[in-house]
Parts: sequence; C-alpha cells; structure tokens
Amino acid sequence: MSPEVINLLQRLIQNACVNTGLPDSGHEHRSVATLQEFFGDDPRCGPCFPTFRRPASSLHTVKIYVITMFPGYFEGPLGISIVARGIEDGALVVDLVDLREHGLGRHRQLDDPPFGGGPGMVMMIEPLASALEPLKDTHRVLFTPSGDPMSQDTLDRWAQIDELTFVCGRYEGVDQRVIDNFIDEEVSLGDYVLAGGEVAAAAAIEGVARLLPGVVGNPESTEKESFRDGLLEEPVYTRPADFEGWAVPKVLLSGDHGKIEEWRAQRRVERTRRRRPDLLRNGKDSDT
Ligand code: 6GU
Repeated sequence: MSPEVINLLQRLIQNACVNTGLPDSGHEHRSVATLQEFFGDDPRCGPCFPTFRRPASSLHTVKIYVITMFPGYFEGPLGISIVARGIEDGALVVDLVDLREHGLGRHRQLDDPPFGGGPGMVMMIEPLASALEPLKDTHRVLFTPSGDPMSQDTLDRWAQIDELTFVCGRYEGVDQRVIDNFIDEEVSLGDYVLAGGEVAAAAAIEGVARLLPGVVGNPESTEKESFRDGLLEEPVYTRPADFEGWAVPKVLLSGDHGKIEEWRAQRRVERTRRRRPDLLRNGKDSDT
C-alpha cells in the first residue's frame, strides 16, 4: 500500500472513532496509530467503527494560501504542536506565497505613498493582483485592524472551506481596489494595532487546524469550550490537592458529580459576568 493510501485510511479510521458520538467507553478513541492496530485483534476502536456515519465529504483537507511579505515568520507556528500535526496528518496544507516575488521592478517594490498625502505607505495593487489572480476560486481573507473581529464562529466557518487565502496586510493599509475586487472578507484580531496581519494569519491557521476532524491531538470535543455556549471556562486544578497551603476547592475532591457540575456552572457564569459581561448580553439564546 502506498503511504498516501495508508495515510488516508488512518485518517478515515480516526474520524470514525472521533465522530461516532458514542459516550466515552473508557478507551482512547484517538489512539489508533497503525493499520495493524485497527484491523488486528486490538478491540479498542472496533466498537466505534460500525457506527461510523459521517459522510466521506467531511474528511476534507483544508488548504490555506498565505500571501505575506514575511514567509519566514510562519516557520515557527507551522512547525509546532497541533498545526504541525495537522499538516503531517494531511488534514491541513499551508502554501506560503512570498509577496516580494510579485513586487514591481528591479527593487520588487510593494508599497508607495498614499494619493492625497498623509503618513506611511500603502500596499500597491499590482503585486497583490498578481499573487491573488490564480487564487480567485478560494475564499480570500484580508487581515487588517479595520476588519470584522475574528471569533470562534469565524473559525468554525473557515474550517468547513476547502481553500482559503489569507492576505497579511502591512503598512498603513492596502489599496482599496484590492479589497473591492479580490477580497471576500476583512478580519481583525482585536482592537489594537500590530505591524502586520501575520500574527492574525498564524492565529487563524491554528484555530482552524484544531477543528479539523482526525487531527491527532485536537480535543475530543471542541463543543464544550469557551465561546461555544457563550460562557468562559471555569477554573481547573490538578495534583497536588494542597500546594504549600494553597488548597484545591473541596467540592472537586468530593466525588459528587452533581455538585461538581453545579460548582463549575456557577464559576463559569461568575467569571463571564465579571470579565465579559458583553458575552452574557449578546448570548445567542438571549433576546435582549
Ligand atoms: Cl489583522 N493586522 C494588524 N496590522 N493589526 C491588527 C490586526 C491585524 N488585528 C488586530 N490588530
């Protein structure tokens, strides 16, 4: 069997185990490391397979083109942790496009002063048009501080798309004609100014990667997380139960799961009310 076929089969198996929705029966759904392990006598994931009912189309690969003046910026983020595994597993493909290669003239110029005067430089249309021309059929995002704020909903949506293009804005901005004619969506990381869109693109790549089914190491359930139900997470603790007099809340050691869940829910509401009252007001199930 070719490595590609083995890889595809392994991803299929991982998805089968991950997406059955079976209550956790105590075994590690994501632990199928080899085909022998799955097809052999090891019963760990066998019970999941017959209930596999996810359409094959969900096993898509997300391909992300990143147009940037600084491709080297991404070496770290793409090589580490869940993004690296997503790429290894074949669930994610990232194609770095060096904007400088599309620059104008001998100096590969990318920016020019704004018409009408003013400070700073503007990214010119020709290099971006040249880089974006072959990517017309992808969903094209420009990262800019004047975009819509990136949210979990944004990432959920992007994780369903086969081909994305992330354009990293730099300088004071991008010629508006690029945005009008080549960009589907403008997105910001938040209400503060960075030197460029690279950090936002790296954040988006990581946020998408961890949602892709079958990426080893992504959470068992991405359903029960901050922002999914509009509440922040509760505080968590692990051993030791007492560190130099700093004790873990007693209820967590009580073994009373009803009480524990009640405590957690209270902490989530309390923390959200204190830190992010806007989330409570904007809740999806709220009509205010
Ligand atoms: Cl996407 N770009 C820049 N330059 N600054 C930002 C941002 C993006 N999001 C927040 N600040």
